Amino acid sequence: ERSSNNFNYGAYHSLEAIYHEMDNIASDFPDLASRVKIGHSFENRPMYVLKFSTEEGVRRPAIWLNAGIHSREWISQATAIWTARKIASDYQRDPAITSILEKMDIFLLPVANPDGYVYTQTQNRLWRKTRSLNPGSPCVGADPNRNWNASFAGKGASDNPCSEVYHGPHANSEVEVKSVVDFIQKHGNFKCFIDLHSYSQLLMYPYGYTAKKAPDAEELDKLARRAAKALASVSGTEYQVGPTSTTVYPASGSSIDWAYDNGIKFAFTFELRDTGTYGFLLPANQIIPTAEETWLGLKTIMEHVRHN
Ligand code: ING
Ligand code: ZN
Repeated sequence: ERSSNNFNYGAYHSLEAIYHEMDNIASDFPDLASRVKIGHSFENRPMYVLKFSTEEGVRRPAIWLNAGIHSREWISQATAIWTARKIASDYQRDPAITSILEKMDIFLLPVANPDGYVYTQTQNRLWRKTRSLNPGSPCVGADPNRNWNASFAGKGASDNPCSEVYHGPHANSEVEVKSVVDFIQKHGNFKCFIDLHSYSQLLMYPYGYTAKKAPDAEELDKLARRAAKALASVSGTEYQVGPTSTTVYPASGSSIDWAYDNGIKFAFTFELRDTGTYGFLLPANQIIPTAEETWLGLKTIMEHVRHN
């Protein structure tokens, strides 16, 4: 294709380059993909999603793929943009993604925290939070995965603006979070929400804010185990599976807990490669292998959602 030639999927890219590639995917597949602005960041950068839809004008059941909510987790944004190209080029070639897209729409947000991403590329590679200003504090930003309206300001979040897990002044205070919440609520027909993070090789489902079992824990656990197995079949990468609170740590105000408590049953977080050898600084030569294996995990989940 015209533009796939000059975007190297095996490298990390600037925000601008990722946004440009989203545009290219939309123009390479005009009957399938479009780039939609869902809002803007604190520093006024646009927030773009790629919408994959085979039928216009109807609000089909939909899947939300979220990436880059934590800016330093670069494998997340890189896997997301690879996945966007994969969805588009495999439609009408791979029966699985084809049948998913015959019934559902997919919305993919590759950079959920654009200000943070630019900051990791220019100032501090290990920045995690947003870049919003905290009145009365010299510290910047809130944790956008503690800012959702799901047991907000509960366990595993901090009320100190200098903390890496600062929850922000109120739920949805971060405009990047609010933009996603508003879009999903206005749409009203999302069935699945998947958030890509790194690192640790985990596949988790609600809850993070409590150690109590989610009502659908058994189904989600079974599905996650199948997804992890499919993922491992590519090159042997092993994932641990379980609810957030007991698999990593208690965490309130997270995206998937908000999704789940708002009727989006299939809510998952992937913690992508690796298990700590490189951590957030995963070498670029692992982008494509990570994206390839993750794709099988994602497809397993999306196919199940289609049937349910
Ligand atoms: N880990 C996640 C975090 O936000 C997580 C773990 C997942 C918490 C899902 C809550 C819900 O802390 C990373 N690496 O960011
Ligand atoms: Zn994260």
